[in-house]
Amino acid sequence: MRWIKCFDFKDIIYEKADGIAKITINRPEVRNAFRPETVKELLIAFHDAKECSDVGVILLTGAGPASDGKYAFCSGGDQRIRANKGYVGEDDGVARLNVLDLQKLIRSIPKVVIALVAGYAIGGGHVLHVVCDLTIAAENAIFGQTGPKVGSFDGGFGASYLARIVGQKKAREIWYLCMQYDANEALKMGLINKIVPISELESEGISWANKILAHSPLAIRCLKSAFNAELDGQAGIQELAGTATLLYYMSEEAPEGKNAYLEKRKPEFKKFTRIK
Ligand code: 2NE
Repeated sequence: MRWIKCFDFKDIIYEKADGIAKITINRPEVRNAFRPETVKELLIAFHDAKECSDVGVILLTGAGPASDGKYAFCSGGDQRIRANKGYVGEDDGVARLNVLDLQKLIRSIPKVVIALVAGYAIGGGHVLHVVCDLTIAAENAIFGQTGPKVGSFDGGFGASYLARIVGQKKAREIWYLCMQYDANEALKMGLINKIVPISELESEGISWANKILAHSPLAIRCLKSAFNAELDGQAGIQELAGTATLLYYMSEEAPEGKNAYLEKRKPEFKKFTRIK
C-alpha cells in the first residue's frame, strides 16, 4: 500500500491510498493517550475523510511499539493535563471533553470506520474502538475501562452502546470492576470482530476495507445509518432521514420541484406514478 500523507499534524498521522484513509494516533510514549490537540487533529482528519469522495473506509489505529516495546491503540484522556472541567489544551488553556464530538463523528460519518487495535485500548481509548463500526485486534490487544478507578466515566456511548454490544451484565462488569480483557475474551463477548497476528493487523484491515469498497457505497451508507437509527434516538433518525433525502434528491421527482421554483412555474408532480 502506498500511503500518501495528508496534512502536517503533531499528534496524529493521516494518510490515504486507494479509497482508504488511515488515521494513526501518534503519542506512543503515553500509550497514545489523547489531549485536546490530538482530538482536534482527529476531528480535522475525520472531517476530511468524510468530505473526500475517494474515501470509502477509514482505519483508526495507534502508533507503536513505544520505546519499551509495548503497543497501544489508545489509553484515553491524557491524565497529566486533566483539570476540574476536563482536559486542558496546551495552546489555549481551555478545559473540555471534545472527545465526545469525535465519538459522534465516528458514529455518524457515512463511511465504515474500522479500529485496528494492537496493545492497549483502555479508558476513553476503549470507547473510541467501541464507537467504530468494526474492530480487528492483534493477539496482544488488551481492552478495558478505568473510569471509576481514575475518577471518570463515560455514560454516553461508552456505557450505553457498549451494553448494546456486549450485553448489560458484561458492560456493567467492565465498568464496575475496571478489569482488563485479552483479545480472546473480547472476541468471545462480541466486543471485536477478529483476532490476527500483529504482523497482519494492517493488511487484514486493508483486506476488509477492500471487501467493503467492492460493495455498493449507498447500500453501505444506508446500512450504517439504519444500524445507528435504532440506537441514537432523534439524532439517529435524522441521520437515516438525511440519507433518505439524499436518495430522494437523486430521483426524478425532487428536481421537478426545484426546477419549477427556479422557472417560476407550478411544479408538475402529477406526471410521476405513485410507487406501490
Ligand atoms: C494503558 C495502561 C494500562 C498501560 O500500562 P503499562 O504498564 O503498559 O504502561 P505505563 O507504564 O502505565 O504507561 C507508560 C507511560 O505512559 C503514560 C504512563 O504514565 C507512563 O508514563 P511514564 O511513567 O513512563 O512517564 N500513560 C499511559 N496512559 C496514560 C494516560 N491516559 N494519560 C497520561 N499518561 C499515560 C496504563 O498506562 C494505564 O492504565 N493508563 C491510564 C489509562 C486511563 O486511566 N485513562 C483515562 C481514562 S478516563 C478517559 O479516558 C476519559 C473519560 O473517562 C471520559 C471522557 C474522556 C476521557
